[in-house]
Amino acid sequence: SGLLEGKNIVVMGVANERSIAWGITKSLHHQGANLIFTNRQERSRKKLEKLLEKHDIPAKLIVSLDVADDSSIETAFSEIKDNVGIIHGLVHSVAFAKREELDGEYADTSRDGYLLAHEISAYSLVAVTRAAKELMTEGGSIVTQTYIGSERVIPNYNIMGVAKASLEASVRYLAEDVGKYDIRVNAISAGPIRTISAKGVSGFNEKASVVTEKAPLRRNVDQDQVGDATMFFLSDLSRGVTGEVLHVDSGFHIIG
Ligand code: 0WD
Repeated sequence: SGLLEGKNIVVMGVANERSIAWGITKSLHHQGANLIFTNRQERSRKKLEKLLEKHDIPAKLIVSLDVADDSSIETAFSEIKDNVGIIHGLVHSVAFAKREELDGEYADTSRDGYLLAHEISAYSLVAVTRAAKELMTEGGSIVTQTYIGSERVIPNYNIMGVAKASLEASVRYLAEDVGKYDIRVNAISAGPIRTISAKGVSGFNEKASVVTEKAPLRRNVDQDQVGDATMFFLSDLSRGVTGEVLHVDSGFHIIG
């Protein structure tokens, strides 16, 4: 039987079949998890429902959740509490920055754009961790998605790199806060994967080709590989690990 049998896991951020969160969904389903989904837009909900039907994956619940709005977070988690009760896992796979901030010089980042990227991509993890921990009364695991642009300068990633650095620091502080409730918080740092969000950053092709050239494994990663690594963090196999950032990037990060 599966590693996640009987576990209720909330997945945030399936926009379409290419989303990293969709790769994660397949891995979690494969291990027997009961899945709850959150979407920001009605449009993504429709797409998600079709996708679940096509792949014969049942959803325990689908709720609307905009991480920019505290009352939306509160409503979503109270709906989850009423319908599902206890949860054991949360997948945070959301980020946003304005298109015009993901090109050219970081020094040109606007005040607005800086704040928005941090709000949606980093503060959102703090807000949903606070809400989710109330439902994790049997312990739990929270996993977010980050990128190496937090550690190094990646052309055009700009404000998103700075927001990801904040996200990774949040993983550590949150891990300390909720560790006493037997809740773990970790991040996956994935290599570049072609998704709608990835298309928003200029120069995706260059980023992907540098991986095939330089990474020890000489190939790019896909949503399924990130899905399996995320599943590991949600399962008891990783019960001794918290506050960690795990690179799923064909080893690219070790190369100078
Ligand atoms: O190369 C890549 N694609 C990488 C992505 C490499 C390493 C990390 N990541 C990260 C991203 O930065 C992000 O944190 O993985 C995460 C998921 O990104 P993705 O799978 O590349 O992107 P996409 O398929 O566009 O999904 C992004 C989700 C969408 O989901 P919904 O369900 O809302 O359609 O983020 C959502 C976006 O709509 N999102 C929001 N969700 C809730 N509230 C919000 C918001 N305010 N804004 C964006």
